[in-house]
Order: sequence, then C-alpha cells, then structure tokens
Amino acid sequence: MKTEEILAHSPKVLTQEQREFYFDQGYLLLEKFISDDWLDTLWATTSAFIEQSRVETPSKELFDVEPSHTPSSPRLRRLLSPVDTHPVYREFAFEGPLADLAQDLLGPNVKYHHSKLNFKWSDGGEEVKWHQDIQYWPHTNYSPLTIGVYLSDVDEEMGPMGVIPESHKGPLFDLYNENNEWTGALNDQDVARVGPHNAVWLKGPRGSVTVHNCRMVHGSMPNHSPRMRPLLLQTYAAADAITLTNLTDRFPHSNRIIRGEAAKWIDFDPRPCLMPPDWSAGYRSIFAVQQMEEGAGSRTVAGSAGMM
Ligand SMILES: O=C(O)CCC(=O)C(=O)O
Repeated sequence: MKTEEILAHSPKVLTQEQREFYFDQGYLLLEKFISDDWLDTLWATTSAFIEQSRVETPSKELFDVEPSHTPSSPRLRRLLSPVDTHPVYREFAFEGPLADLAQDLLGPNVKYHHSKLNFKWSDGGEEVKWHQDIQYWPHTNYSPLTIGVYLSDVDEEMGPMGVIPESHKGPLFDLYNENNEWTGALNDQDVARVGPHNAVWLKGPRGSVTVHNCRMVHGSMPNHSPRMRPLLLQTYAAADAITLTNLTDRFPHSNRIIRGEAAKWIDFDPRPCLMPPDWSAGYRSIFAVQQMEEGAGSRTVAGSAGMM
C-alpha cells in the first residue's frame, strides 16, 4: 500500500504529523506510550524468565546469554521469541496498543513477523553495531517496521537505540565482509558514509516506544551503567509483504495476520535486497552473529558454494 493510501485512513493512536514524520525520517519516539498496567504485567512475566535463566546452561530455545553468564549472576542478551513463549507477550503484541500503532503506519491489514526482548545487561551489556534489519529477513517490499518498548527508564549511559534519520531512503548496505562472511553490520567505510555523528539516540522513561523502518541504519552502544536496558521488540509488516526466507518458520505465530485480512495481491518493491546466509540449521541472535561467535549460525550466503 502506498504511503498516501495509508495516510488517507484515519489514525487510531498517532497524529497525522507523527505518521508523516515516520515516513519522512524513518523512525519515531513516543514517550510513555505504554500504560503502567501493561508495564507491570510485562515485568512480572519477564522477571519469571530471568529467574528461569539462573542455571548453568539456560535453554538455547529460550535465551541467548553472554559468555560470562552464571546462575548467581545471570547475563541475558536476549529472550528469543517472547510472543511464542508466553501469552502475555502475545496478547500485548497482537491486541495491545502496538497493534493500533502498527496499523497507523502500515495500513488496515497488518501481519506480525517476529519478536525478541533485548536485555543489554548492566555493566557491559554488548553493543549492537550499525546495521539495517531487512537484509536479515528479506520481504517482497520494505514495509516491515520494528516497534520497541523500553520496560525501564533508559538514559544515554544505558546503550539506547540509535537511528540515522532518513537513512531508510538511502542504499541497502552489504553486511558481508571481503571474505563473503556475514558480519551482520555495516563496514567502517559505509558507517563513515552514513555519518554516525547524525545519529539520534532514542531515550525515555519506561513505557516509551521506538519505531524504525526495516531499511533504517540503527544500532546501540554497550551498556556501561549499573542498570539493565530491557527493550521488547516486535516486527510487523503490511499484509501484502511476503517474507522470502525461512528464518522464522520454527515460530508458530510468525506471519500471522493480526489486523484486517490476508493480501490477495502481493506487493513487490523493485529495489534489490541482500540475501542472508541460510540459518535453517540455527540462528542465535544479532549479538552472536555480530561478535562472530562459534555456533552463531552459517556465515555464507544461502545457496553459495560455501553451503554445500
Ligand atoms: O537492542 C538494540 O539496541 C538494537 C536491537 C537491534 O537493532 C536488533 O535486534 O536488530
């Protein structure tokens, strides 16, 4: 659906100005968008998962942990697919305020793609290097967007999400290195090209919400504060965008229509998209792939000689 057609539908939770800002700049920050009731419920569920991770080797199906994780001092990087893991996250993503927000930016027919809870633990929680999302999970068009919810107050010390305004209008960058290995991040020359000095750091009190388009260059610094920075992320797309890889096939709720109806006609954007590696044998997290850890998943392009 074209931007003008989306804007012609009456918004549910945003002003017309906020919608236009998103399409022009590629991102939004909505301070205190989520109610305290929802935040308390999400925290109760999240605390139970943190407790569950207090074992020597937490489940790889549920958690991605830092190499120094221990039962007495858990260091979670990510709860892998909250929507598939607990009904509270599911209700929040499918029926809560985020579904209205997604509809205001995607049009009446909205599909859920995936979710994750990035903890960025206190005292050194890892950086997320500059990258664009869509090369990780190509779709037939560039409608997909990710909505993040800060479950705690987040200030600049805590590694808030950083975005480069309007970078969604620019090129998609190659996330492979010179040896054709997936790094999942822009190389130094491309980072210089987009100008990290232009970054806007999205901070705010708990319940603040970030939105970024799937072509947006974004990332975040390490968390050097004594406070963790839990950011609950859920990705949605217009119903007429079809995902092109099997990355989320193991998640039962992926690609579910949460508002409106399934598309009869698929929309194709002619701009090419980079193909990621074939991660059907396993994918852990952006942290693991960007740190190029052992077992983080395949690094060569899907279908290349290196896969055989
Ligand atoms: O957690 C963050 O700061 C950024 C997360 C992100 O960009 C991602 O998971 O793709």
